[in-house]
Amino acid sequence: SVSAESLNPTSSGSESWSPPFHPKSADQVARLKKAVSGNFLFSHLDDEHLKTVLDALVEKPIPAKDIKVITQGDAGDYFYIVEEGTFGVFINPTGAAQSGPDGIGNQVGTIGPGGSFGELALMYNAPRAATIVSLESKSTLWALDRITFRRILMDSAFQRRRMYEAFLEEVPLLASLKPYERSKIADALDTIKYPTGETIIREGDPGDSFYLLESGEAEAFKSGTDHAVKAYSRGDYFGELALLDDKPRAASVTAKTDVKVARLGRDGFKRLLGPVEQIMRRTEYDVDPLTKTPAS
Ligand code: 1OR
Repeated sequence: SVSAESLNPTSSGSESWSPPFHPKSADQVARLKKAVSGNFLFSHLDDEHLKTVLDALVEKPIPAKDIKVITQGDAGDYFYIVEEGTFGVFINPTGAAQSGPDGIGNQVGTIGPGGSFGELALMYNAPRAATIVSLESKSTLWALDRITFRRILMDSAFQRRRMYEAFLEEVPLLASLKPYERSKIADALDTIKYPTGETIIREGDPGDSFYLLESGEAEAFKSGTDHAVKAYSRGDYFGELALLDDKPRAASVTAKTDVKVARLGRDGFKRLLGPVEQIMRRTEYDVDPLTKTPAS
């Protein structure tokens, strides 16, 4: 049974807790480090927290396909990281009890190596939102218990998710995404501040980041013109062209006031913004042939 302590694992006065320690072979450590290296939830942990989490993780081999790792509606116990194999995400829209061949509902996504799942029920003390099923004959997961998850990951990585979720809801580019897809973007963002006048992007540079403007105003300039070719305010984005087409920066973007931007690296951009690629491609830079300025 679940004790009162474990229902409120982040409350103070529970100093008796010490994180689980599961010894690992050198091979396991190497595989685990590789599995978490591409996962944004781990990239913001300091060394001590990362070590605590790595020590607490338990290897969980999944020896066949069609194994249900998580069942929609169940209580949450573990958070999982995928080392090897792919997993299907199934949602039964009625949320009905999971029985019978059609019980698991429709497949809404796939999670592969480096990905993770099972955080929602642990974060919100909610029933499992989806059923997760192995799709390959052999897979490897790493499992983190809910207490360590809540104590370490939730207080660091997931604070970021909660912080950005509200902002991302206001970004027109992302309006067509499902809330959960925006949450995954939130995990991957970093905030950077630029004082008035500072250059955020320099024309001609190689591009490795995409930006969403959180506050303040910015402007785009192109060499050979003396006026701004575009103005940005809260919720606007820039820096996508170089990443979409692997080209140098097509313009410079500077801070017109003090600004705060949310930065998404190339990896996250490719992985998470695929569904809105067509929107980015069609709305921007239809250059007016007479004035050579972007039609808006
Ligand atoms: P959980 O603890 O609720 C099921 O257990 C897990 O499936 C859940 O945490 C997520 O980690 C993962 N909607 C909800 N949960 C999802 C989704 C998802 N995808 C993966 N999980 N959607 C798919 C978005 C592409 C939204 C469908 C409407």
